[in-house]
Amino acid sequence: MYAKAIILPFLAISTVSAHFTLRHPTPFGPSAAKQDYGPCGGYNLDENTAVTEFHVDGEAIAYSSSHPDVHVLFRVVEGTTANGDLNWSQVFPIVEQFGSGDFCEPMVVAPKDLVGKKGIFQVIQNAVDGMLYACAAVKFVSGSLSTLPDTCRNGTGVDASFSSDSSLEALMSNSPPSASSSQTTSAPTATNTPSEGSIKGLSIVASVFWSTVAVIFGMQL
Ligand SMILES: [Cu+2]
Repeated sequence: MYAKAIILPFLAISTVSAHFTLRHPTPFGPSAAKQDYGPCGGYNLDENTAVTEFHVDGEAIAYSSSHPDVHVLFRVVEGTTANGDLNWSQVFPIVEQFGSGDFCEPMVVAPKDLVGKKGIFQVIQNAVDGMLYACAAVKFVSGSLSTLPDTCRNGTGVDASFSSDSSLEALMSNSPPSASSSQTTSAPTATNTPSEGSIKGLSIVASVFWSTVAVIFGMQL
């Protein structure tokens, strides 16, 4: 007990400057120092911001997280600003990630009517130290990603399941429910999932199954 009480403050300090790092799509900027500043972790889009193609029928999203338990919202919006009351589209159910390290979801889909438009991809994590934000400038293109980026990998001991989070869901309450966070939402389709990434998709499905079983038996995960 005493050892735990002593160690925890040090852990809290060590993670302050490294909440999570968006790897793909390419983020506005590399630093997590202001990651608790919405909507984009202290960064704004400008003429030097890297733009990543976002395939609406299947795109990879990858980040590295220093936190062992976070809830994560992934969403996109048309345009070049993430400020204001915007028409965000959630592109994947809210995920609870267990274990710190690399996380990749290889098959995220976005609304097809965005093809040809500029937009912003935003990740919001609800972490032990609050809401954390990162954005990427994207151009929506048709089709699905043919080759996964090197950054698309899942760390040893990193697992995830579909989850719910009232704070993150509240952020979507003004937007159309294009992709609800319901557990009935199907996992990324396996038909054209790049093979390297399919394990994560399956593990998410498996986790949903087990969490459903747990609910049925009244257990707490
Ligand atoms: Cu943090």
